[in-house]
Amino acid sequence: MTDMVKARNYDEDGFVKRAACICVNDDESQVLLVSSRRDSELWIVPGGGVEPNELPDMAAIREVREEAGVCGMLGRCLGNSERGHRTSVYVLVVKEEMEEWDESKVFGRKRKWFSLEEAVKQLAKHKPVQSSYVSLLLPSPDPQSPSSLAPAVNAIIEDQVDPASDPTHGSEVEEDGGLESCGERTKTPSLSKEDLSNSCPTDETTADDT
Ligand code: O81
Ligand code: MG
Repeated sequence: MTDMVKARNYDEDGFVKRAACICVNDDESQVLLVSSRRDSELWIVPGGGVEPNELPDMAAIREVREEAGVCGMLGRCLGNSERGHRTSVYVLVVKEEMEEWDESKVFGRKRKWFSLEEAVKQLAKHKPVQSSYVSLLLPSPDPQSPSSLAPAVNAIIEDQVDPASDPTHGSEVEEDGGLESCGERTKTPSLSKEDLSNSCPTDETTADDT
């Protein structure tokens, strides 16, 4: 969202409500990050403030279109995590990358694909919470016990939808497996709004701030 319209939507505890998408390729082996506005050599997960009367999933889709110039299939929600705000974190399987987009023109925002492992490493430099939630996508034979992860990630793990029960998990996201956000088409999600809201807050925030 550009500064001049940088409205902030606060929840009942006075925290900024945010939404973000971990933008992945079809098999979730690659993650698309965008350059930080503060330092274009640093990379972040695209996301931003949820606008008044906007649902988090719609805000997540809007923010990645504005910041990363991509659209795709919104899949599972990883839950909420935060550092001073409250962010609903979704996975989005990228289907289209625009040549030019809002924030590439306004702020010179860049985007770059990284391997999952490299994205975790890049984010750890200055966005440890974002690094933690991207690391949830790492295929791990021996998932770290929640207690060994940052509190922010615990919040996510507690909220996380059980992938086995989540039909949109990972690369099984079928063409109609989620909310299509490309072009004007907004296919009705095969997941009902209730399904989506069950995995993420719609207008209530739940996570502790971190
Ligand atoms: O516009 C980050 C911004 C910035 C964040 C936050 C992000 O002015 P804001 O607080 O809304 O800016 O600041 P914190 O301290 O609230 O987390 O981080 P920081 O620490 O670098 O100032 O800037 P960036 O990560 O790019 O350096 O992200 P931005 O790149 O989108 O401006 O804003 P936001 O994403 O929450 O808000 P919008 O809706 O995207
Ligand atoms: Mg932002």
